Amino acid sequence: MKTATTSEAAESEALEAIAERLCATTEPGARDVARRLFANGASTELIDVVLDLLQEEDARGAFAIDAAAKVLGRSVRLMPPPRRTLATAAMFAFVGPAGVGKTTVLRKLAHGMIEKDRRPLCLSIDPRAADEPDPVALIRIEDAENLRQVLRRHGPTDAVLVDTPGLSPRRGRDLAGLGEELRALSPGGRASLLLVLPSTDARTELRKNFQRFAPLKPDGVVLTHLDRCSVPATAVEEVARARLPLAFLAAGEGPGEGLWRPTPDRVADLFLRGHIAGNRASSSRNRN
Ligand SMILES: Nc1nc2c(ncn2[C@@H]2O[C@H](COP(=O)(O)OP(=O)(O)O)[C@@H](O)[C@H]2O)c(=O)[nH]1
Ligand SMILES: [Mg+2]
Repeated sequence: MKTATTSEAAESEALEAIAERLCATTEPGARDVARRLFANGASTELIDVVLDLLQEEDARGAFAIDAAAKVLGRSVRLMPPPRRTLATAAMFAFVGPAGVGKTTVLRKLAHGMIEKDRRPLCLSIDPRAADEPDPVALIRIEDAENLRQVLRRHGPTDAVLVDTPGLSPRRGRDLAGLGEELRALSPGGRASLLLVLPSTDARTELRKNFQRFAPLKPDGVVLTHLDRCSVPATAVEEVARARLPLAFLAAGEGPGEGLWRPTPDRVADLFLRGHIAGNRASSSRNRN
């Protein structure tokens, strides 16, 4: 098992580097920041960068965590809310491997919109969609003509949400095709393709999936399973590394719980607290 040994060696090397850096860091504020980042799954490289910055800014004691929160909160690009024009509703398509939470996050978004008296239209290009019992009705569509018919029948809508089947990331050519197909489906071609990945995945798995799904040219990333994740800094750091905007953060299985638009404060919370403030578990209400 060469890979396991290599990754174990890399891990113990990283741990040693952290221990060294912690020993060299005597300032209590900086130590606290480093300890938090480490506990929440940040890499040695990131911890190094943050500690250097704190030193440069001479941010000590209680100021260290504020300075760290400021820089970490801005370390990830955030996807701006879609602009809806009178003629075209915003369209989000949720793509990614099977079982990552695509359908769950679509339901959370639809539920949150309905609660605010907005009208989502929920569609699915998954051939098995009709078999799933579903409180938020997903209308199965097959092509652009089909979508046009559904849109005409449905009347005014504020956002079109499209569910897709779990994709094998090995089929690179199919992925590029699906990306184009989804964009072509959207009225005005303004679909946002959101790559959904679980925050609980290991760093190597996340990295692999960002690479594998690159042919889809995703517009943003949704991180799910935050209720199950004890080291969310890892996933947030990998989103930043992939240079993709963060679109949504999600936690919990229910449609009425745990969906956030990321803000710099929430991103900083994930790095420094390991959860979004006030929402340690999945008890949160949908707050946009
Ligand atoms: N704990 C937890 N479970 C989740 C979350 N998102 C999805 N699930 C569960 O994970 C499983 C797969 O989710 P689903 O939305 O069907 O994934 P999909 O195949 O990508 O559409 C289901 O049992 C969901 O209830 C989450 O954020 N937290
Ligand atoms: Mg699904």
